[in-house]
Amino acid sequence: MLLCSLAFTLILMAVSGIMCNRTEYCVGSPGIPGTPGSHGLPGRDGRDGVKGEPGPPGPMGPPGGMPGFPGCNGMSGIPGVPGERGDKGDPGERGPPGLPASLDEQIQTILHDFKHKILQSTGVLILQGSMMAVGDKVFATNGQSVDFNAIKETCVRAGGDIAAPRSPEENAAIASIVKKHNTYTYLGLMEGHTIGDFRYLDGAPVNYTNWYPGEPRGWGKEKCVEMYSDGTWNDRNCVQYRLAICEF
Ligand SMILES: [Ca+2]
Repeated sequence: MLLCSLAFTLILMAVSGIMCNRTEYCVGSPGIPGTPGSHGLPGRDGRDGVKGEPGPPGPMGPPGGMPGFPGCNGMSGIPGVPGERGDKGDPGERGPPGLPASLDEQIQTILHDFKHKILQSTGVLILQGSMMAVGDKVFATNGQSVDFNAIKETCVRAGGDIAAPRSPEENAAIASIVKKHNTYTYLGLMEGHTIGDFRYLDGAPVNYTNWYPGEPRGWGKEKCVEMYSDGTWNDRNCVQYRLAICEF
């Protein structure tokens, strides 16, 4: 009953705006602070935070991995334009003097081999009748019959000249070829500007003749000379077909 009247009084005072000084009822000495409480247990883990931004790229790592197989060769390119010719170089130094050929065993061996092979070849050709050797001169035919100018050309192409006998031995060799082929041949002779003046094709006068009895009697109209099967000569025009015999 007493508490109710006190509360009622306080309420009335508050409503009427009259504040009384409560110290006159609550003054006392402050108490001794209590001892601090012990630490509580650790709290639970918080929730995951928001995903952060991607970081910057890391540094390049060391080279690794096996190298691949080499590729195939490409196609050849088009040849380039030839370059300009260079200047001629200086001559080289003169080499040391060599042995005289007569003392060089290697050269002597080669020469001996050449000589042997040439003798073999000429021996076969002479045996077959394809070649007539007189001294340093050799006579041969290709068996063809053509006119005087064609014989000359044939012999020059072969590296020789149309056969021109300068001795009885050479005349006999040519005659043996004529006889074998049973065909007359032209000789390497021609009549000059003077009638009856027959010369070698280089212009030199003949130093040997073997005219058939009564020849020459062409009187300037038979400029060439043919050989009969017996080896005698006759002046004749140059357009007959005669055996081509060359000398080398
Ligand atoms: Ca004649």
